Amino acid sequence: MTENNRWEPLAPDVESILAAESDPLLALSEGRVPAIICRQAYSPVHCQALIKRFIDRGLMRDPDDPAAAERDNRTRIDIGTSLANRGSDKEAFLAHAEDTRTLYGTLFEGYDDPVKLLYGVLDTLAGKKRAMTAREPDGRQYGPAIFRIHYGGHTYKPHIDHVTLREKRFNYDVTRFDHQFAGVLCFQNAMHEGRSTQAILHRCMWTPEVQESIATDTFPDYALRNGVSNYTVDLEQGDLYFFNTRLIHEVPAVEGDLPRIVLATFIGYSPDDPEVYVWS
Ligand SMILES: O=C(O)CCC(=O)C(=O)O
Ligand SMILES: [Fe+2]
Repeated sequence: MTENNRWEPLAPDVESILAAESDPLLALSEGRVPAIICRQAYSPVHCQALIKRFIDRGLMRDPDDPAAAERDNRTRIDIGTSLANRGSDKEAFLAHAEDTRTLYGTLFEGYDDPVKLLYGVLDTLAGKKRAMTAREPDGRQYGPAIFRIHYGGHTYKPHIDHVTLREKRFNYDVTRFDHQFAGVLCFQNAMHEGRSTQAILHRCMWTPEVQESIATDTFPDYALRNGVSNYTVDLEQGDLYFFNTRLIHEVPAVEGDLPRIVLATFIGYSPDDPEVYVWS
């Protein structure tokens, strides 16, 4: 394998990442690396304590309570505001985002703020650019981040995330960015018989040509035919990673009773824009 064919993440901490690559977000935008991975960026002990708090406050279903699963069989529960799911009604989306900001204002009391941690790492990786919550020109902000809690069976099939290419939204300021990334903090792995559910990033940027295989659920065939390699992002509780959401990516089905919990964001980036916007 030649040097050119290597496709390895930048890791394992901000210092080594910046030593290896002076502009890691540019590398991500160009698809030169599959991901940027910061190991143990956040305390697993704080993850566990906050998950208990989410359950105690009724923000997520208790995986140990079978009656709860009978009342509510959603395989994904969100704590936060999703532009992809709520963006069709802009006023309602922005009002929901405001509620999330209020909730997050006290949700982490007594522990390190995981949202601040994520923004802080991104801001350092961004060099001279400033990372901030996405906002409209009138100052109204989007949701800062979102906890996605995935229960048994939940699957993300091969897909991309992109406000214009996929969601076809043009009435939000984040559409000004050339590139969209995700920043994802692993809050809890789904573990079952020694296996954990992990994201797979394919070395394939979305194009209209690839879309056919996405729409028909035949991306695995496309990947085989075209020799598309992939990288599995093996995470542990407290690990944080960033990737380009124009890469075809997927998360296989969650197995077992332990939900897969991530703190997730999307990120807008352009090489020539001094701001990096973060939303969910
Ligand atoms: O849960 C993950 O690790 C990634 C999920 C995903 O598809 C995304 O954040 O775009
Ligand atoms: Fe995604």
